[in-house]
Amino acid sequence: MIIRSKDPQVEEFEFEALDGVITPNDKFYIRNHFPEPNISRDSWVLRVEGAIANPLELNYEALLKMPHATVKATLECAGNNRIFLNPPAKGVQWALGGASTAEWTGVCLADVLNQAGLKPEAVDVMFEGADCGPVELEPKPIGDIYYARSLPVSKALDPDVLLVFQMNGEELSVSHGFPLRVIVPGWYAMASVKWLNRIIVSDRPFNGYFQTTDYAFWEHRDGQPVRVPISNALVKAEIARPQMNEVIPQNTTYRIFGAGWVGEANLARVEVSTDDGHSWSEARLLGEAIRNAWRLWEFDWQTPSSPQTCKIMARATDDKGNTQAIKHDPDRGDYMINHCLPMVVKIGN
Ligand SMILES: Nc1nc2c(c(=O)[nH]1)N[C@H]1C(S)=C(S)[C@@H](COP(=O)(O)O)O[C@H]1N2
Ligand SMILES: [Mo]
Repeated sequence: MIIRSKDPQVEEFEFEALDGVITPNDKFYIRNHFPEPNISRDSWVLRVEGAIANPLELNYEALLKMPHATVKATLECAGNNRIFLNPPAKGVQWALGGASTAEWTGVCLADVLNQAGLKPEAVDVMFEGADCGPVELEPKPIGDIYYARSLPVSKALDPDVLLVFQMNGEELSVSHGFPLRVIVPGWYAMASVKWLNRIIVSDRPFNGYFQTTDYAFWEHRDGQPVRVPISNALVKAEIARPQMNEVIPQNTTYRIFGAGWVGEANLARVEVSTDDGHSWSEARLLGEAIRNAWRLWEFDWQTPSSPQTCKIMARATDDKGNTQAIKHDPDRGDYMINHCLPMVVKIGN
């Protein structure tokens, strides 16, 4: 793991080591905002409150007894690839590994919400973690706040949205949200609230710190910039090999290899350029397509016959026609970074 911060704990997956769809639990990236809460399974309860007919208090055993569901999903931090921004941005300096993929097991959030009985006025479902602390970005509230994020009811009822207690077949670890976390496939991972304590159903959108000041961006509507919470993950391909500044023999076949993904759509293709974006060739998508999980790809590159520097890029396109741009969109601030990342390599002996 690449340590990006010790307090709070932030660790990056070594993306260069990618060798399968599933990221092993001990290599899966970690992004905490506050110190990790240490929760005792026996005294913990999940409270469901607000615009519902039956307020619930579910303990760990009660959740385990509900029907289980399993999904494979990629989590990507909305700040992944920030180290590539120019001029440099503040915040966690993620390179390629602010993203990982696991198989998640838990109960459908929709089952819990149906048990609670949504009232007709319910439009938003807020998730509160057990972790708290002071926040940094202005404007900021006074004192400590709990990590919290919400989903519109339509997304909350998506059968793929789970309350998860297992990751890759093992009990969820403390770092990944023990005893229970939300997994929101297709959305950037700030929505997948860890150490879940409370669910509050509301008759209006939640405008908390982590979806207005932080983890939000400017969208232009009717010529007006409007602050919008970050949601679905934009289409992206990343190159695991070659690595930055790798030396590659001339006149050989080199396997360029990586992963591509997109939230709430399907990956249509990945293309590779080895000449700084002048020409593009289609890469081979490997294995089967799994909705909301990354897909591995490869491209056999016939390397040049003379020593030189080459700029390699990958570019993914989804089935809605969205493709990666060459430059970062400044309206997105330091988030949702999905422009093509140049990998510079040296051709020589
Ligand atoms: N309670 C809580 N949930 C949280 C966070 C947090 O700090 N506290 N960080 C969020 C962010 S920004 C990300 S990218 C993911 C990271 O999940 P992971 O640490 O399991 O990789 O958790 C999300 N859920
Ligand atoms: Mo994140």
